[in-house]
Amino acid sequence: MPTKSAAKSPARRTPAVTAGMDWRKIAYDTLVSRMLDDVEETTNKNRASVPKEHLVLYQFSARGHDMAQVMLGSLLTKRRDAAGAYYRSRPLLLSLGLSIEDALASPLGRSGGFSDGRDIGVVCNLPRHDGPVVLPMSGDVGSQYTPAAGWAQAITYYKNTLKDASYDGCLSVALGGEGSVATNGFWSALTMATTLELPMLFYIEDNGLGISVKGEMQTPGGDIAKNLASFGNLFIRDGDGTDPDEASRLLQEVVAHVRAGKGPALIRLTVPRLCSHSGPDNQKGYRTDAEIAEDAKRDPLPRLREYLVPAFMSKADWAELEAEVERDVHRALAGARGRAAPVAETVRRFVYAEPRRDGDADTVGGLSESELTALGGSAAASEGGDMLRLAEAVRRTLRVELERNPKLLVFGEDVGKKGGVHLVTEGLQKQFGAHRVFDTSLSEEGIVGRAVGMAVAGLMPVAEIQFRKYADPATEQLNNCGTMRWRTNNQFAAPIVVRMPGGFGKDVGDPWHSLSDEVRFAHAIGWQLAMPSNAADAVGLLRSAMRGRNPTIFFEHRSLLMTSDGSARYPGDDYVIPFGKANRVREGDRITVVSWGAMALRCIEAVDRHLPAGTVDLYDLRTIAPWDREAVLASVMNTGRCLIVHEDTLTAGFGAEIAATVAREAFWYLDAPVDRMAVEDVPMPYHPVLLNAVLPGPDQIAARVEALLRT
Ligand SMILES: Cc1ncc(C[n+]2csc(CCOP(=O)(O)OP(=O)(O)O)c2C)c(N)n1
Repeated sequence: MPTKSAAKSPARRTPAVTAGMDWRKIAYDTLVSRMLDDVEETTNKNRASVPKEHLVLYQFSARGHDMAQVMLGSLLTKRRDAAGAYYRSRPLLLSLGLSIEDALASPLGRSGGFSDGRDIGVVCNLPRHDGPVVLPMSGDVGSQYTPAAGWAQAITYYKNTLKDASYDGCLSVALGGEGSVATNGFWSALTMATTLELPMLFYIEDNGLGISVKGEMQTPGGDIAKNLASFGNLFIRDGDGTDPDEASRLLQEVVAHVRAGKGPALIRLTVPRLCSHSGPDNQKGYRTDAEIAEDAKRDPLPRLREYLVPAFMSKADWAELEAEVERDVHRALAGARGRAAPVAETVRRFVYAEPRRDGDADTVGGLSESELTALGGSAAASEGGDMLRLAEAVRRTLRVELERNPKLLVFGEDVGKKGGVHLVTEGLQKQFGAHRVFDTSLSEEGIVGRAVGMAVAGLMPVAEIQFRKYADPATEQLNNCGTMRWRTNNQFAAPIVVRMPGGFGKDVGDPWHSLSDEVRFAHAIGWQLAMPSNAADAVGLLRSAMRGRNPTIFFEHRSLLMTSDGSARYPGDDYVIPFGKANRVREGDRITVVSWGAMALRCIEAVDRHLPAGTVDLYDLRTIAPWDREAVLASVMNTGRCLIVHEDTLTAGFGAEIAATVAREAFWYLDAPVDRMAVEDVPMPYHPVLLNAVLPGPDQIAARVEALLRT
């Protein structure tokens, strides 16, 4: 019986090859991968004499990693298997059915392929509705792990809760180099996989170098398998990734372990990097010729040949296979080089979901068209609903959606038994069970990355970040989630909802719990951003997001959650508000005031208490991404004056974007400079005296309006 400790299997030499492996395919895919590297490297080396359009600008070889990777790929046979991979993972994709032409066309930046020329060609993906999926890769080392863990958790959800038998025995594998084991993403995913006993495999291909840095810098002693020996629930294997016999047996062992539902596994295979880190790297200064020569002796390809010939195939068979590979690669190369360049006009498509046109991809990720249609939604608020505070409104909306949509999951730190530190999810776990409403480990990267993997697997994850500031550790996952649809030319999307409370508290602030800083999300491409000022808008916007196709940040203002300031009548179980439609909360014709979140309420107070009726045309934007340019510009063209009031700090706050737009588009209509009121450029302070010194109040807003009217 295997133990959970790192086991070094003795290199077993048997006359026959390991049973249960498709050795012909392994040999073919390894040879193809090797030849692709040859073609690209040779072309780039001879750059003076080849046409510019044949060069690969970002070239990464996988030589040395290739054989073990294609073995792994050959074991990913189930239709709901998935892989989170990285830039050296092309051999894996080849073994999963990536066409050689696509493999070559993408690095050349040609149309089609992984991204239609939008992303580096080794940042790959394999979109499939009915076969192993390779999740969209990212350039950030370590970012592949938590989405892969999210897919693994989705497997358990589909299997155990939705009783979908197609997920039985499936697994999610994350591939990474030994450098990646030092990243937050690795540890976050490892925590998730082991605490939740997920069907996940960590595949560490250890070449001893992270660009130039030795593995000893990434984990003490340079052996992650050894160091994790005491980790609970983790089945570990450690071996030589250049030995076909040993590598195939160990891979079969770890895959079988995970498929049998025995929990996660980690395999570390040592491999040589028989190339520079990437095209531009010449290895000078960090690798001696002797070291390079030593590594060359560990090339797995001759070992594979030696292993298979004659035990599995004859010398002539091998030669025939090489000839076949050469033919196939050359044909594919001609096809790839012959492909058109991407079309400039298409570059703006797919930042957000779009109405489908002929030829568009059938996106992997998010709810299906029919599921979204069935959920529907109504723009009309029902009459006579109960008065609700914002927290209750969010809770009720989550409850309705959990009832209506079995694929919706709610999770975050403390959201389960406790009901969240703001009690927004109170009672939901009791009602829906811990498989649908659950606590997570304390890793925001894990919360968001997991949501991404789940969304790609077709679920609707609604993640809570405890406070706005604590989204900081998830920045990489948030950014990559937002750009996923664009990066993959609409082949993948991860529509998730991330709820986060922020902003000043009722009578208190501080730099950690009171951050607003919404402008960062306005700048994050591909995200929708909702900043509701009241309970009814919260219901409509949150439901829109949960029944939508785009990732959404949903901001819950701390000062409104539990107070009556943002209370409103419940607008109904189907109420939706479209994004990008501002609410004109007061009508006037002398000045336009634009605000959102809690500041919108302060503006209403300023108008109602201090200013004559009919003076201020007041807009609560409701959503910042997208924002209602049309309504604001139309109003300013009528009033000739504009004041923007927000809680985020002044410099480069979102008010600057609005001011620039108004100055450009409504310049000839303006009777006064466009003005902004915001928190000064200091962190949010704790004591109310300090807080009120930086936070615009209704009196100051009214005074600024009056001053502008006098201008
Ligand atoms: C978050 C992040 N930091 C730094 C880099 C730059 N970088 C690219 S590859 C790499 C080394 C990775 O080494 P390893 O994980 O061992 O993989 P290998 O390239 O050896 O296969 C670094 C530092 C990056 N892409 N992402």
